[in-house]
Amino acid sequence: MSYQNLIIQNKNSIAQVTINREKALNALNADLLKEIRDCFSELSQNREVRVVIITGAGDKAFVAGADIAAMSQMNASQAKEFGGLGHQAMDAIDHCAKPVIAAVNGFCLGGGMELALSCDFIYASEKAKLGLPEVNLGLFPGWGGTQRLARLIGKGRAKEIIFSAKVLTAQEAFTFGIVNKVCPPESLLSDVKTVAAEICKKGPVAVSLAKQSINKGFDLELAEGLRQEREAFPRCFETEDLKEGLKAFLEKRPAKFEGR
Ligand code: DAK
Repeated sequence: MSYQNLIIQNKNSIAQVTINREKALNALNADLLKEIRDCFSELSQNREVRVVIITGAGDKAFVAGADIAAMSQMNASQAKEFGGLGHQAMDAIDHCAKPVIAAVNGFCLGGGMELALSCDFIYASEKAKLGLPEVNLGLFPGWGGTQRLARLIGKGRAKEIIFSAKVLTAQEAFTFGIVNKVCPPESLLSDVKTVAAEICKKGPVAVSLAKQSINKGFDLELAEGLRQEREAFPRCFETEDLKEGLKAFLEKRPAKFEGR
């Protein structure tokens, strides 16, 4: 599939998705949201890909939010459709069968932060600024921000960030537990690729099941979460990868996983 607003590069089982609307600081319009949704559905099925990285074009922004100029032209029904597209795009990332890492290289605001929060984890450049400033515009974060941020860092901290529209430095976001690692701008992508390459060496089915199990269980009572983990676990025993992993250990060599 070809995309107008995304650049996709596949190398060594890692797909890098670059949001490419640099002139508008990579702001999310309807076309871009559709492309993100379709691209992540495709990557989820793509057997050549084990890990996905998402970043923004240029050195200024990851994504500066929903496209404010486009929103200013919308009526209520268009806004509803736009809202639905945002959820479809974020869900396609959240439900992607492969781990998705956000490489946040600059402004990561509003819908941009909601997009980063739908990834499995975030590495950020020292120069990045992260926040949910929607209330400055008379909106509130409506693409999962109120839900995903509160689940990640707790209700009180999420409320402070959302109500005050406070924009965090990368270091503050790290302290809050939003960002896993703060990197020098020049090494952000290579740091993300290093962790992606580590993940690529692991059993792909096991990594994918672990992602699903964490995500499903997070919204459940502990007993329910443990039940779904118990149900998912035996699926590893249906894979060639498990046989290979155990055999490789006993033969004292690195495992060579095929993802089946
Ligand atoms: N949308 C459209 N264009 C944007 C943009 C945005 N979010 N952010 C920046 N741009 C454009 C600017 O208009 C400017 O375009 P030109 O004037 O050159 O044509 C260009 O990008 C460069 O931006 P600046 O000139 O402003 O650059 P500065 O370095 O001075 O400032 C900035 C950078 C990031 C601080 C500033 O651009 C800024 O404050 N941008 C807006 C950030 C923001 O408020 N983001 C949140 C947007 S609201 C929904 C669910 C969710 C949402 C919406 C609906 N539903 C369920 C329906 C989400 C809403 C949001 O994300």
